[in-house]
Amino acid sequence: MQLIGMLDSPYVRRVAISLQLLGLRFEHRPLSVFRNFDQFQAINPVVKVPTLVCEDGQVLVDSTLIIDYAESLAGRSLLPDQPAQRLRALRTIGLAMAACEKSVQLLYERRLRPPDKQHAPWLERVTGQMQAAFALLEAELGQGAAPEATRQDGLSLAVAWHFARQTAGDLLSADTHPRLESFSAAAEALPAFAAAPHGEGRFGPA
Ligand SMILES: N[C@@H](CCC(=O)N[C@@H](CS)C(=O)NCC(=O)O)C(=O)O
Repeated sequence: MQLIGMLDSPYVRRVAISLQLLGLRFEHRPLSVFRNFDQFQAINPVVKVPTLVCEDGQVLVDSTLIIDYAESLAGRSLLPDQPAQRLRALRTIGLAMAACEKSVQLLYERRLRPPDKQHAPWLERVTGQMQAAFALLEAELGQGAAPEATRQDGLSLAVAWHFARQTAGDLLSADTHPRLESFSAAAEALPAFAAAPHGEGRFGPA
């Protein structure tokens, strides 16, 4: 199976980390949805990352759906079974995915649009939504036991924070998010994270 997309996408990264934690082998092709548009389009006409090309050639998109399929292949889940714990994990993942979405929207608005075409009210709205999601995640880390970074909730929030700090660090202070900062630092030191570092490189053991 092939995972297509660059590890500068938090969605590609959470899939790469999840596949490793599930013990699944995959080939990584770090194609850019921008620089390699035509090559990407030949694989997936919708040009979205992450794209998973399955063993039989079927193409699957969306990180959550890819992880769902991967878990069915592995015969185990990175989520807890018990309803109360699962609800907490799902809430965390929902916030982490919203934080990723807002961070990506912000990145596209600031990097893809010419400065004179940027819409200040939209930037302000998206910035506030991203900051709200991370404020809730910071508070969540202060309640009860912290999630494990090798479970889906922990890895998703670690990836989300690391991505946003790389791309919108001017809008998110590490000082006001100490729990996220130290959780993320510890997660980045784990082998599954180190083998799939944020950036343009190819997945591989660190
Ligand atoms: N909900 C999707 C979001 C994926 C997503 O937004 N990917 C971005 C890159 S981070 C993308 O494909 N951008 C290119 C585009 O939308 O044209 C997921 O979880 O996979």
